[in-house]
Amino acid sequence: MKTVPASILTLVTGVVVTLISLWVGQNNHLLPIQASEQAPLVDDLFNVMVIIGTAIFLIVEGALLLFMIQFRQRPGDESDGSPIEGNIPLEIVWTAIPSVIVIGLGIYSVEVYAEMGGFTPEGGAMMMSHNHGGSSTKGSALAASLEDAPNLTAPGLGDDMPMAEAQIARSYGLGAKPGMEALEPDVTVDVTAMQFAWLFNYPNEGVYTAEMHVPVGVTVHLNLDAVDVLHAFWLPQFRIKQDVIPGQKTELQFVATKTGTYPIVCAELCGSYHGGMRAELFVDEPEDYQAWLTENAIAQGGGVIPILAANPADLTPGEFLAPYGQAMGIDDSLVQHLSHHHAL
Ligand SMILES: [Cu+2]
Repeated sequence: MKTVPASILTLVTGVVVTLISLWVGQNNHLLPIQASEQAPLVDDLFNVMVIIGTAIFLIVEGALLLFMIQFRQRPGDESDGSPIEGNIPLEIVWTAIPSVIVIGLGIYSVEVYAEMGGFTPEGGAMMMSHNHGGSSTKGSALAASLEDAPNLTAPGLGDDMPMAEAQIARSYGLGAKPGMEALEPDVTVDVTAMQFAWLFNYPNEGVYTAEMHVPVGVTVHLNLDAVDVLHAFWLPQFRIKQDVIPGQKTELQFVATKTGTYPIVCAELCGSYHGGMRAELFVDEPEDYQAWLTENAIAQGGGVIPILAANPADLTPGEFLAPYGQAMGIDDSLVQHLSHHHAL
C-alpha cells in the first residue's frame, strides 16, 4: 500500500468510480417503460443525473469509510485532534464543482424542454415576461373563465379581448417542436379537469368521453383547462406532466410510440378524492382508433352528452319528472287514477 504512489491510486479510483457510475446510469431501471417520442429525452437527462449522483455518492461515502478506518483512535492515544479551521482552496473547490454541475444540468434541461416544444410561440416560457398583469386583469381573466366553465369546452378567453388579458389567455406548456409550429397536429383533444375526473372532448368529431384514445405514431395536441382548482395532467410512461389551471390555458404535445393502455394521473393535490382522479389512455392502431371514434360519434349523435346539455331550468316540471316517473313504474293510468282521487 505504502509503495504505490498516491497519484496512481487516485487515478485508479477515478476510473473505477467513473465506470461504476456510467453503468448505474444506464442500468438503473428506475423509470417505467418509454411510450412516447419525448420519453428518451427526459430519460437521458435523468440518467445523466443518476451518473453524477452515483459518482458523488461513491466518492463521499468512500472517503468517509476510508478516513474512519485510517484515522481511527489507536489504543492508548489520548491526544486531541489537530485544530484545523477553514481551508480557502478547499472551500473554493467544493463550491465550484457543484456550481458547474448545477449550471450544466440547468442548461441541459432547458435544451430538453425546448426540444419537447416548451418554447414554441404558442406555449411556454416565452410569455412569462408578459404575464405580470395587475391583480385587476388577473381577476377579470378568472371571471371570464368561470363564465366559460359551464360549457366545458371553454373556448379560450376570447379573441376580442383587450391586449393585457389576451396575453394572459395565451397558453403554457409543451407545444410543437421548434420549427414545426406551422404543422397542424394530427389529433386534437380538449381535456377538462374537475374535482375529481378527467373529461376528454374531440372537438372535430363532437365526441366526449371519460377515457382518452389516441392513434400510435401521430402528433397529438392537448388543450388543458380546469373548471375548479389546480390539477396536473401526468402521463408517467410518456414523461410529460403539465399543470391544469383554472383561467389559464395550458397545452401538451406528444407522439405515442407503443400501443397499449397507460394511466392518466392527477399529480396536483386537488381535494379529498385527488388520489382517485385517474383515467386511462388507450394508444390504438390507427384503424382501431378510427373505429372507436366513429362508434362514439354515432352513439353521441355527433353532438354533446344530453345529460350535460340539458338545463333543468328550461324544462317544465312534467318533462323534468317524466324519466323519474317511468323509472318508478308510474304510468298514465296511475296518474289518471291519482288526479281522479284528488278531485274527489
Ligand atoms: Cu386533480
